[in-house]
Amino acid sequence: MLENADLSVIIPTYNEYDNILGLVEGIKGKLPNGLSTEIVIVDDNSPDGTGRLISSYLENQLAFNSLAAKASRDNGDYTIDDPKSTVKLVRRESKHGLISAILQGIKSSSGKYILVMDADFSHPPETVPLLVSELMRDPDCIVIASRYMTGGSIRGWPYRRKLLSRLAAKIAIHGLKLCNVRDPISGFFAFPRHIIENIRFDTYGYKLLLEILVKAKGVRVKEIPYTFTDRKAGKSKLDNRVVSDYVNSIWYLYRYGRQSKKELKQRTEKRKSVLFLSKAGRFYTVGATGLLLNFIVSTLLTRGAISNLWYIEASVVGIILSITSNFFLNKIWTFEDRKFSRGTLPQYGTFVGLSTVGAMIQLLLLYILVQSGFEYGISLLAAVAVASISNFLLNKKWTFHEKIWG
Ligand SMILES: Nc1nc2c(ncn2[C@@H]2O[C@H](COP(=O)(O)OP(=O)(O)OP(=O)(O)O)[C@@H](O)[C@H]2O)c(=O)[nH]1
Ligand SMILES: [Mg+2]
Repeated sequence: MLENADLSVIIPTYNEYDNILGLVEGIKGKLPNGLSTEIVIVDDNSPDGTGRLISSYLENQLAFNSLAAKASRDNGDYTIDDPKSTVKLVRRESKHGLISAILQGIKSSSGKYILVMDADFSHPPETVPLLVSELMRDPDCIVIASRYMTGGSIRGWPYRRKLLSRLAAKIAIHGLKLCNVRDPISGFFAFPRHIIENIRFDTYGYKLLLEILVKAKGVRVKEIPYTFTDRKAGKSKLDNRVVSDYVNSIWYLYRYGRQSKKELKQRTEKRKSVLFLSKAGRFYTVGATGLLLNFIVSTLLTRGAISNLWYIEASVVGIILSITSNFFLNKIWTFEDRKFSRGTLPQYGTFVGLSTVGAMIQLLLLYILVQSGFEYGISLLAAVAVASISNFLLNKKWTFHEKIWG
């Protein structure tokens, strides 16, 4: 057994006595050079003795390898070729279904890349190297062997079964919005292990690929054509439950998709409110530093510390300086707009204009409230609150060109 293989080929078997060894040898002959590969067979205690057959095959292999090693030692040559491909058998007590067998195989394997295929020669070993080399070209995507693209086909199925399978693929494509995939119900595909690391698998009925496509969001998909051939040996494990299992899986995945869209929307909304509040907080902090600057400059200019200006002149200088520093701090820190160009001057003009509008709103509201009989302190507080909020919103929208919410 390889400690860490590059590629793990997962093959579930149930009553595949007549197929499995031919398939293993077929795959071994086609595996790409330069990749260490393990073939992991998951057998559910097949009554036809598939598991026992593989066990004795593995024992023979072991005996053959040690004989070869002994022969090479006897020849004085102690270097034995490091086996670049191994076969492993995972035995389970009883039949637990196809998907759980594949998942068990993946769990028991070590490959960085995983390839899943059936044991009944419906998935030709000749297509394995094509899938692998496509995956090596883009190691972050899922590569699907597809029956439903130009060059792909199905051999040996009656017309009715072809039609049903085509219909099932169409339902998945449209129902689960898998518009970039032509054969989402293929059982023959390869992918890097990391894309399923955070997936919790729930469909134990039908196709594993469907669940990966729905849950591994945004994963890139590539398809290569192949000819699916109906099994020649052994019996199909399909039964009447397959249709209801399929409908259940599609319904579950459809609901899953809608649920995660809703969660995403909620998360985005939450993020927007956090963003809005943090920007408002920064805007008011900047406003407070402006007030402080205004106060310090006006005081220094009137008390003779720097000059002895008339208090109105000193206050005008204080206002200009504080508005300017407010503008730059808001630009750089609050709204993170760090572009400085010829457009910055008109932007500054808009900021001054809107801050003046804010001041007007404050004066007007103060006047209305006081005239309506409210106490001056309360009126001032209300007017300042309304003016500063409108100041923030107006500048957010018109000076820094952001959406009001977010
Ligand atoms: N370990 C295990 N393997 C299974 C089980 N059911 C099916 N398989 C294997 O999964 C693969 C696909 O099963 P098939 O019976 O070929 O199903 P199918 O390809 O959808 O249909 P047919 O080709 O018409 O038989 C084969 O390699 C089976 O041996 C199971 O419950 N446990
Ligand atoms: Mg089959």
